[in-house]
Amino acid sequence: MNKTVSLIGAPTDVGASVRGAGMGPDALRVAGLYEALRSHKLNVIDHGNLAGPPTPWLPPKDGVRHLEEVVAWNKAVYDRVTAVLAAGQFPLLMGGDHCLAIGSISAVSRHCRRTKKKLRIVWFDAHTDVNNETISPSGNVHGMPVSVLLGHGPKSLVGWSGENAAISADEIDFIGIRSVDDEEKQAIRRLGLSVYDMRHIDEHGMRHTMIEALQDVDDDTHLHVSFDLDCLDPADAPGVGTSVRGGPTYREMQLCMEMIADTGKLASLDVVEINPALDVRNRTAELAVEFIQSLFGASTLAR
Ligand code: HAR
Ligand code: MN
Ligand code: MN
Ligand code: MN
Repeated sequence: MNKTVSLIGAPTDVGASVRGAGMGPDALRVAGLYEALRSHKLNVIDHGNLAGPPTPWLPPKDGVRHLEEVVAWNKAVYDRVTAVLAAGQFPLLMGGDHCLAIGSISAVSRHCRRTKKKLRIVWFDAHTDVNNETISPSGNVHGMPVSVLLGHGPKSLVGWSGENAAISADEIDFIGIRSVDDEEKQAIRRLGLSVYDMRHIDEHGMRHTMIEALQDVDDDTHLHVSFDLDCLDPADAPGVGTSVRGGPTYREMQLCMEMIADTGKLASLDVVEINPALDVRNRTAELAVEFIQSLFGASTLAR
């Protein structure tokens, strides 16, 4: 039986620093995500968009912006991802900003515990997103999801997986990092996170980096990819809210996707931070669709 991919739209910029990521799901639809996956002989269900509150655009309170609205959106994501996994389908979250990984990965973590799978996460990003309400310079929750998932964050966002920490530090690897706040650097060291920054990729190459990141993926692994499009070089992906120059090239990113596809263990995916208001003719969403196809096994010589 063919795999069924469930597309889940979460049209919000509730955790972001600038407006626009809420248009991400439709940008991916316009770029042909549904048709592209169908052409790879996958069953695809587009569940449409989840509903949630508008972004109030207020300053932080107790170190966090829009906490109540962030909780509401993530609750909707958590519930839908949980249902899709329970139905034996592949959840593909179309963000929306990266705060939504809290709901998505909390659901994946609970599912892994229930099904006795080993969870591995690859986090593609220019940023490590390991701030929390006490150290974040901005209060924007899209800079905090990893910290929340590790059990350090606002009470109303922590513990959704059934454990205080949805993930442990050794279950996540970061690829493409080049922007880390001062106190995030301390947190990374304290927690012992595996951060493959751009210098590592420059020195060792993307192939070696991905071999390291995927080395303990085995038959019992549920592999989750959290793909923040600002990981890419902004020359290729201009449609993101917080771009940082000096990212991986198109080919380097394709290699990542192909190596992940080769594991055969990819079981859930977040595609986040596409900001159509800042994009050039939907280029960033089109790029995302190309990468997603590669994640599902499209490659130059694949039949
Ligand atoms: N580190 C900064 C902050 O926490 C910027 C974070 C930007 N995050 C994203 N997601 N776009 O990776 O405010
Ligand atoms: Mn991010
Ligand atoms: Mn980012
Ligand atoms: Mn190395």
